[in-house]
Amino acid sequence: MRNHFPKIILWILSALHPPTAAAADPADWSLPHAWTAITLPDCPVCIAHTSGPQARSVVACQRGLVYVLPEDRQSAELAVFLDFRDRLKEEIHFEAGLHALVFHPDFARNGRFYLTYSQSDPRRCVLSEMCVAAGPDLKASPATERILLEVPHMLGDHFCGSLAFGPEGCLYWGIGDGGFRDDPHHTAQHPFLLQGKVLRLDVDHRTGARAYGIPGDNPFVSDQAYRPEIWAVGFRNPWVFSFDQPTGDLWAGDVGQDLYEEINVIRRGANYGWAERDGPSRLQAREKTPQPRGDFVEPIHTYSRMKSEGICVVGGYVYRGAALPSLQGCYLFGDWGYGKVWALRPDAERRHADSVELLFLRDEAAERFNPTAIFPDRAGEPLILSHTGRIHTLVKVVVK
Ligand SMILES: [Ca+2]
Repeated sequence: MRNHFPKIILWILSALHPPTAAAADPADWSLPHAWTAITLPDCPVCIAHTSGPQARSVVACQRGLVYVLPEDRQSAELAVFLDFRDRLKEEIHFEAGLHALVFHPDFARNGRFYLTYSQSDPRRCVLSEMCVAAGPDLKASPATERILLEVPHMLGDHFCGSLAFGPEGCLYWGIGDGGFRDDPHHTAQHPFLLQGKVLRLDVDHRTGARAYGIPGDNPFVSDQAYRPEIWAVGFRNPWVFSFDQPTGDLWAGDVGQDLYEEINVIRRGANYGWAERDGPSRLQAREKTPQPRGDFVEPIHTYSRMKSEGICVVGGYVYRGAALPSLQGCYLFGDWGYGKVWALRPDAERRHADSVELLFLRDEAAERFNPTAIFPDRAGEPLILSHTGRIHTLVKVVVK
């Protein structure tokens, strides 16, 4: 999530399609605690839900504890779903640790879930499968862990930030570029490296000696220059995935470096530009070399780090709930550093933002708030995780 060595840039490049500045008043919205009595002991990074009549929700924390959230939102009772702290005890750097967890779409039958985390010595990103233990309580069985894929990681940031199952049942995994500034190892554009990519895997089958399957309709399966796992190319640090069920779109935040934070709708086989492009502009460090030929997909939205709009995007989801009708169809996302939450209304093609409304801006005199991710609850209403260990929701305080 973090960005190293921010520096002053003397010019500001404007986005190709600047959204209209919505006449919003953040005072209309508030972020009360969703669970009034719960403060997690560690930074929450992910919410995941089981399916079926016994559906429950879990919250994953960065240093390795995953809890079952109580159905009663006044309750302080946190049951441990997974204690992975021992495995993560070396993962002490700011961005290291557990990054995402997701339940298999057929979890009610197979009891499987997937998690991604960093490991040291050698430094790497891990994707693994685990099952729940038998019994009435929702509890993981760490002994069942099956590692699907390990990807070497060069430096100490921009790890493996995102997991989501698509509507067709494939697992999508977003991996950062390997860390530091300007993608020094040129991973994100390299067709045979998995860093800086979105991967798409079939976790229900095996292809060759792999611990997973390669979906036959992945975009590069017949191009030997590419790893066949790759779904999309050119990311710096994709943080928080979500599929919007009505459209089938995969949305993600991509954390920026000096100029821009990005929101992207991730399409099959597309190239999102890093580290040739930084948002809608040429990456400053590559300005003296010609930009390679190719079609780079512009972000659906950027915001400027230079205008103090934010410093670290956190992805969210397209709101499809019932309690906040004015946000229907809007993508909710935030900024970790500035404590902001926005609602982006996309155009019909989901190529540009028709409007971006600032819903919430942290009051520096009030409670500390650094959003780390925004997920829907099982009814589609927002759960906004904060580095403080609190889980917020979003309510409109002025009805117009
Ligand atoms: Ca980009």
